[in-house]
Amino acid sequence: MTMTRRQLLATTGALALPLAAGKGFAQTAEFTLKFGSNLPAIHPLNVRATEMAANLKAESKGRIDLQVYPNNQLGNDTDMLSQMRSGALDFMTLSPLILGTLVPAAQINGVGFAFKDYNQVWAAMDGELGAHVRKQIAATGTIFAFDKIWDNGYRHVTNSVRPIAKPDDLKGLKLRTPPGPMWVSMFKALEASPTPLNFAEVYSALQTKVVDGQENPLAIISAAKLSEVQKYCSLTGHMWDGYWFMGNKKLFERLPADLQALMAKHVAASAALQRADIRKANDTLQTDLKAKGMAFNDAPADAFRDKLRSGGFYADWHKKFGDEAWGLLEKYTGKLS
Ligand code: X2X
Repeated sequence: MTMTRRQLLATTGALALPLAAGKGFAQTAEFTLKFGSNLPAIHPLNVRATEMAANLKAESKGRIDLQVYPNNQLGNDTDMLSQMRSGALDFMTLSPLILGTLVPAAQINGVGFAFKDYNQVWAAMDGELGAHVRKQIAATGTIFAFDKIWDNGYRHVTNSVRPIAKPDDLKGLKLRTPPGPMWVSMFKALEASPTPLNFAEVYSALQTKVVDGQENPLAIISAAKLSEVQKYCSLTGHMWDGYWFMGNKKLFERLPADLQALMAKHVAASAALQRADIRKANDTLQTDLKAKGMAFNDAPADAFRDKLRSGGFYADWHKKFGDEAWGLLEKYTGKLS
């Protein structure tokens, strides 16, 4: 039994779902657009995306019908990214670290233990670092990201074997990570045994013990009911992760300028609301997850950061990203390598 949709909405502060988006507009939309997400429908990201779709329909007087497909309904992250690139999907939200398989520069916000707090996160992602990454995404020529990144949260390690309080506790742990190079690199450097899997496969991989654990923010651990298959939640906060709200360039440019501007306005406005929801959820869900039987422990970051530093992790990624991008990152985080 997990948090109900009503409880999660109450926890996250997300408004109740608006009335059916199509209410009051009889005619078929001029533009029917598809949005895909890998998260459960009750996660604040999809609650806000659904609310945004209703607002877009209302403000465009029915001209835009944004259809929201949560929970990997259109396929997993890898499938949806190729659909969006080919023009079979208008929009999706995607972690910058999975996007890293196509745009390596995008992974930079996921450097382990980089952002000390949300002040640093938003200064960077709404500032020069985010602008730098969006420029690299646009350079693909096929996809783009809207200005304001949505929030996933600080990621923590869960598993069914032991609490993770210090780096040695990760040794040999079979840890599912999303399919992104940064995750594999970091957990190898911490001597875990990372197994990249799309999120669609996580619950069953944990249930069948194909892997011992995974790592995600509390809002996802709750929405995906991972407390049913995981005992320990260790507050490593090893990475801040976000969701670029991305689109296919050609499809988006098909829209008249006024509707493009309307989309950009609403994606930014919904990002602000979703960020507040995630912050609230990730600050409050511990109590709920403990009530469901998860054992929580702290995991002070310094020992993990020191192990990464002494093992050359930061120096390696500095080289991969280059001086310009690394300089932009350290402008907000302070010296890492
Ligand atoms: O795949 C994950 O763990 C998730 C849901 O957090 C991402 O989208 C990166």
